[in-house]
Amino acid sequence: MKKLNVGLIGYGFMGRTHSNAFRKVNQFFKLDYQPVLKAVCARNEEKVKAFAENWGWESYETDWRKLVERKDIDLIDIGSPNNTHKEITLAAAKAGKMILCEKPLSMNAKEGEQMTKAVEKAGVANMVWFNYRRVPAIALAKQLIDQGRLGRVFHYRAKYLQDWTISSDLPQGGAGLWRLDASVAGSGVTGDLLAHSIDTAIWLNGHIDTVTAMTETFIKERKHALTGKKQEVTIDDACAFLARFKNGTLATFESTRYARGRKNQNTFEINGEKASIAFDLEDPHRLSFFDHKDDALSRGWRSIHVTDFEHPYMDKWWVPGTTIGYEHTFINALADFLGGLGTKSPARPNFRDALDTQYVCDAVLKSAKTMKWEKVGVSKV
Ligand code: SOE
Repeated sequence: MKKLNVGLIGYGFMGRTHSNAFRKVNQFFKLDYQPVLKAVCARNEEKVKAFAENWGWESYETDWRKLVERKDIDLIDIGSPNNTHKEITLAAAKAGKMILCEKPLSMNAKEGEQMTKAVEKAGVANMVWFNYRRVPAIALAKQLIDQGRLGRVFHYRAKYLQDWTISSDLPQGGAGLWRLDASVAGSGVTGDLLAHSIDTAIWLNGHIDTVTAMTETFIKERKHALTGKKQEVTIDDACAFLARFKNGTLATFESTRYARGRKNQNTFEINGEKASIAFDLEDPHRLSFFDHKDDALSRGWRSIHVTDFEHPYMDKWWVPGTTIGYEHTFINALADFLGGLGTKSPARPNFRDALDTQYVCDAVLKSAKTMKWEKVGVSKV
């Protein structure tokens, strides 16, 4: 096995999911590459040292530029807040490092274009951690669609619901709460949650052409955790949009952090001429499937328990009937990335794919302002 020295930037929620994936991937997947947890980087020395010890990182840095310059690092993994993605990518690509980046790719499409250009010019392997593509049930949906089981697709319906920002006492900004600060996150639920739904939708059903959207910020002011002062909230707390896919499918997307009782519900339903498919992350190992060609008497929605060896990724885990969970989506994604290195089919979504999602997010946010249908951008880089 070839060693691949990894430098991780960021030790929050995503730093943990990625560290776990780097540690476990070779235990479950037969791969030519073995990640070595070389160094983790974050600004707070005490905390990054403790993180390194806990997860088995060999060393730590407190300045990401130093990490990027290190000769003993092959791959930079960006797990830090969204407003850092561009600068790190540009430096890492220039240094010839492979790059993994947490979603969303960037603060906006303009940044995403620069990043995509940089990694492609440098010719470095790259992938964005849209982990839900690696939920076995969602990967199974992709297989069924690619087999033509749905026929012409009429409708695509997606929801991504949470409830953790309902309290008006919750501050914005700082560790853990930077997702509420638009200057760090770029946007609210559009970039953070709908980006997942959009990535899945484009993967399953192709390019999105036009959108019309509405957004709302329910709590207008929050204390900023870093300044202690009340500041205007400029993220979108909720967003709903209509879309037309290039293939003619009509779609609805909805996301909010104000759906009391919904912690992380990510759903979609696709209605085709021959069959329909539905998925709900609250029941992650099941895929609902309705096939109109089944005999009329017994026809109905079936709930496929996606745990058999024949199902995507499941031959790598336990035995049929047993399940995997959230953390495994990151391990599966990393396995795909490592498995694709040096081959003609590197893992996706790469930066260019994630840029397509970014164009949809930008068009959605623009439409919410103009109150008009907006055309989704297409990359010219
Ligand atoms: C936000 O709460 C969040 O952690 C997102 O940032 C993740 O991408 C999503 O998978 C779970 O929710």
